[in-house]
Amino acid sequence: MKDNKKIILSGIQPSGTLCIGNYLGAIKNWVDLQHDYDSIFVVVDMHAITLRQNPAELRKRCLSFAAQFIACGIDPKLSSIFVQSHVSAHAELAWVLNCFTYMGELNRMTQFKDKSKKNNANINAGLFTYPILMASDILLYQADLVPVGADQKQHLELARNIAERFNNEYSPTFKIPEPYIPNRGARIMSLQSPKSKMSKSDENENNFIGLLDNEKTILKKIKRSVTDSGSEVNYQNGGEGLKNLINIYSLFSGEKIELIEEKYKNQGYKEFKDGLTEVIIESLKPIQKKYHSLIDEKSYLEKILNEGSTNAMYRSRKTIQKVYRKIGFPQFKS
Ligand code: ATP
Ligand code: LTN
Repeated sequence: MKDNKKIILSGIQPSGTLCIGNYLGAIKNWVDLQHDYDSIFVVVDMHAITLRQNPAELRKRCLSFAAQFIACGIDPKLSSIFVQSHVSAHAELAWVLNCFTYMGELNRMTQFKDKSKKNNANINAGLFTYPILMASDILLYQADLVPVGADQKQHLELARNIAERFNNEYSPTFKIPEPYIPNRGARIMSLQSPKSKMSKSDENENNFIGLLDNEKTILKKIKRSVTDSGSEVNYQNGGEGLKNLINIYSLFSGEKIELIEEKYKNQGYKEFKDGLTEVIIESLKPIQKKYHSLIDEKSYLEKILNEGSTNAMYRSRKTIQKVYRKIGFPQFKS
């Protein structure tokens, strides 16, 4: 623990294309919280292989996601960033916690149900036990707070239950983590199917806005986004599509919803969408600029990730040793 600060930990799978859902639901809050917490952010590549990944692309995406974290405002001087597979303790703790989790608990996980519906041809055991690996990510570092979007609430609840079970059976070993789910932005919806959440691995790219999308693409995607049959920019009377767009506008611009309604009072959806496009483009511009200046600095990025994993290895070892001792694995002095 740095200067007795509380610990936050969060992770993102290097699958698909980082999108504004990930930014508004998670990364934006990491950026704010890193000043007050000892912060750890993980590119969780071991999670990503629960679905088949192209090896060359996965390797590239791990570096690109780390660069995007930094471009969004994660400061490597304040926060640790690393790649999950570089720290073997994640897999080690996951095995132990596998033996402390019931099939019935995993059977209730809605993300497993959703993902197995979408990937009928590859419903592997990793997809099923994945929440245990996530619990290990969190419990290894004794995290106090886990900033995530609303879709991760159930996984976090499981992590808390596993930790409590282990603590009760032995003695206090793991900190019981709290979720940090923002009041607004926790569930950004898909642009064309606003009943589902926006997802960075959506096959239909028109459903999400990538953090690195160019102006033309953002313009096109917002133009095609679903609103209502009405024409009034009113949050209360709007359907899911319009509500979602107004929310995105408000979160990026920092303007209150009433102010946005007032601004577009006598105008239609076209003017509102033009304004929204502008707000998104302007908000993503500095992130994209920083990203493009970073992504070719491979040795700089690797240095940050190496420092991150060295720190993580040291910290995670302490928890693993404690766990191994408590469950009865022999430990010899070398
Ligand atoms: P994939 O589609 O590849 O499964 P994803 O978009 O759901 O991915 P994750 O890597 O699973 O992204 O999640 C990274 C973080 O972003 C998590 O904290 C998650 O809760 C958050 N998040 C993902 N989608 C949204 C969304 N639509 N709105 C708000 N937060 C989100
Ligand atoms: N399961 C999460 C990603 C994730 C995570 C974590 C989030 C893996 N490990 C630890 C917070 C803490 C997801 O699919 N969004």
